[in-house]
Amino acid sequence: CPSSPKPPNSPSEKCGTLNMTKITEHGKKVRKNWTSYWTILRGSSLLFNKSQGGGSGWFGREQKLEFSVDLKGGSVDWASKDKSSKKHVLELKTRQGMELLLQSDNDNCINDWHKALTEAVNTHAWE
Ligand code: I3S
Repeated sequence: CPSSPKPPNSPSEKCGTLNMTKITEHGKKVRKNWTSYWTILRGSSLLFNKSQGGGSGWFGREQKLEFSVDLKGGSVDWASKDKSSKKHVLELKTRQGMELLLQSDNDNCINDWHKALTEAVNTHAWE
């Protein structure tokens, strides 16, 4: 699972590499564009970063925030087969009408993300 040790002072963070595409934005279907992101779950925010240059993990590479989503009031579940031909795909829906697919070829990795995202959505549901 491509991830790195948690940085100090951020015990609640989860991070790792995930493939992601938006499928709906503001309630409208958009064309898929699968891209690999360094993904960080921090509280109720899910951040998608594109790495700049080489290296891996927190040290040795610069991160550029591409965009983030707010998980409050959102939902996460395994995507149905008609959403993608890929294996291990999660579907994330936000309260703002965005739908994303998240994917990893590593099933342990995606199971960990499923757990962490479900927990984050449940924890922050009523804020
Ligand atoms: O759900 P779709 O439209 O079959 O998704 C596939 C397409 O987006 C395809 O790109 P084109 O826009 O060039 O047709 C992507 O390359 C595929 O990865 C998409 O399907 P999967 O099943 O990989 O999510």
